[in-house]
Amino acid sequence: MKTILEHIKTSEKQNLAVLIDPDVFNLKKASQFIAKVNKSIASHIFIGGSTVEAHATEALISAIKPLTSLPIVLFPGDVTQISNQADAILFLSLVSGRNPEYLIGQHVKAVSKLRNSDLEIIPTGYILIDGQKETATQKVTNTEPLKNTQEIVDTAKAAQLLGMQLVYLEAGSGAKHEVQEAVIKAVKAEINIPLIVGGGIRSKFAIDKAFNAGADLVVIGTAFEEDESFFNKIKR
Ligand code: 1GP
Repeated sequence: MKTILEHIKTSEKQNLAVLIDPDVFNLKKASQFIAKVNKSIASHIFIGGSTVEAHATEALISAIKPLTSLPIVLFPGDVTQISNQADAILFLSLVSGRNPEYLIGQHVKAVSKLRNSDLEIIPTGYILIDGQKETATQKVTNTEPLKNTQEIVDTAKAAQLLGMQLVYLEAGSGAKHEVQEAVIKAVKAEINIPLIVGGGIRSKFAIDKAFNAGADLVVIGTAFEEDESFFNKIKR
């Protein structure tokens, strides 16, 4: 069976992840929400948030796992959000920042949880990009987002040279502006590992723009949190 990473690398169609933040998701709505996810073009469910209460991640995955066959991928804000019930984890290193805790610190703390787990571990270079609004990631990690395209491109390339398997361009949850097409194109031209793009994407038009610019996987959270009818626009 293909791993989740191999699937992203080789899939003909573009991938779309629905991001669920355990801290804001209403578990009572789980079956209704997941039924909509299942009928949409979503290919993955990402789970994570900047700050999440203890046990909220486990409770969320327990509730949704029986309801879907889509892969559940952890997109953790910190080590407390690791759950063996998921299928994979984006092992994120915040390479746009210079805070050692998010470059290597959390990773060392994660090892005791990951050593005996069956999670597929996907090393991911996580690049925070200015989305014209201070984001939770920025505040929690005490890092600044990147603005300069060449710096973003060089950071993505450095992540690949370090052996990371994915690059994630992140404008931040609820960003005013999504990552610009020119930035996605420039990064795509430089790397040959899959590219994830997320933050502030709120329309089918913006999804298509990101795919056309070179995103292999687009992540959407807020648009579904604010308006579940958004699913109607991305029906299969
Ligand atoms: C945030 O990239 C994700 O980490 C999704 O962002 O909530 O703005 O869709 P939105």
